[in-house]
Amino acid sequence: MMNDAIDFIKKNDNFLITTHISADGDAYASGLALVWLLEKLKKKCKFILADQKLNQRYSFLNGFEKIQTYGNFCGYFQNVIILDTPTLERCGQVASLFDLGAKTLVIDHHETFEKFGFNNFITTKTSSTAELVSDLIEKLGLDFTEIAETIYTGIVFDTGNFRFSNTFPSTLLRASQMLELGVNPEKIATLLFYTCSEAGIKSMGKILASLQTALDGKIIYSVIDNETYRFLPEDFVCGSLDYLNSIQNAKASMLIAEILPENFRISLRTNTKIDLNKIANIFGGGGHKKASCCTLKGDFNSVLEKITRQIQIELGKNIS
Ligand SMILES: [Mn+2]
Repeated sequence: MMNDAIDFIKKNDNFLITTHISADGDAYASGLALVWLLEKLKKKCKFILADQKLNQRYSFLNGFEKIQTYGNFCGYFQNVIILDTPTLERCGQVASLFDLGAKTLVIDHHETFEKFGFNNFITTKTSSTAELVSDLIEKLGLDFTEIAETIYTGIVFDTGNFRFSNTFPSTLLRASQMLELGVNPEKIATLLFYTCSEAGIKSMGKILASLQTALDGKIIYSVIDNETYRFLPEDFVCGSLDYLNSIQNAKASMLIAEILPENFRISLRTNTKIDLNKIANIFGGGGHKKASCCTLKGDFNSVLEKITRQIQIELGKNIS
């Protein structure tokens, strides 16, 4: 697994690095850590995102200015490294830059994955893809100092500041090692979780003030319009859902945003054992067991009924 990944990197050159659409903190961090690693090995690479706009929240990361967006690039790549992405579909339009017969290496830590790569370096007992890239860096014997903050950022983002169940003993050891190299934990936590525009905070207020319940209070959800959703950073989606989940007896929370008429983006979170990734998969979405998202078309009531029904089925299997 890890040795195959290292072989693939050593034997090839001119890599395309990409990640999932709506790139999150781990996607940015793992991608930039890999760019750094490849450049240390004197390899050429391009890190291209499917997203039209880069998330400036991550502009403090080492090498951020090297990231390109799909619209600015044409050409094809023989060697592709896909990070943090459980299905090829989640690469979005960047997949059209893969050459026919391109060799792909997938590096991921998601619970369910298709093993769609030519090579796969996947382990689900890891906090983040950034941590997996750090394992490669260690194996190659490189000095972490320049990239410590980036690795730490990926780990902190994906573990929700070391709160989630993907915080393993090995995660804290790696984080500790990064702190030893001078990373400032307060700076990273503030940038990732406690920095927002005024509009973002107001959006969160709207979400909390308009919460509703379904299935006798087992599901807490809030519906927002596209304008509100647009101003809400991804981390604040998580933050709002955490508040909704903290209501007594809540088993799952949802944020439903009408991104286009009759087109709803649903973000799901739970603190219980139900598998939200499975639910998102049913509707063509994905994520993790405890956090996932999907998009459903139709009128609001039918969308709510469909998603609620699937959560009810999952709840029936997991009395917790
Ligand atoms: Mn991740």
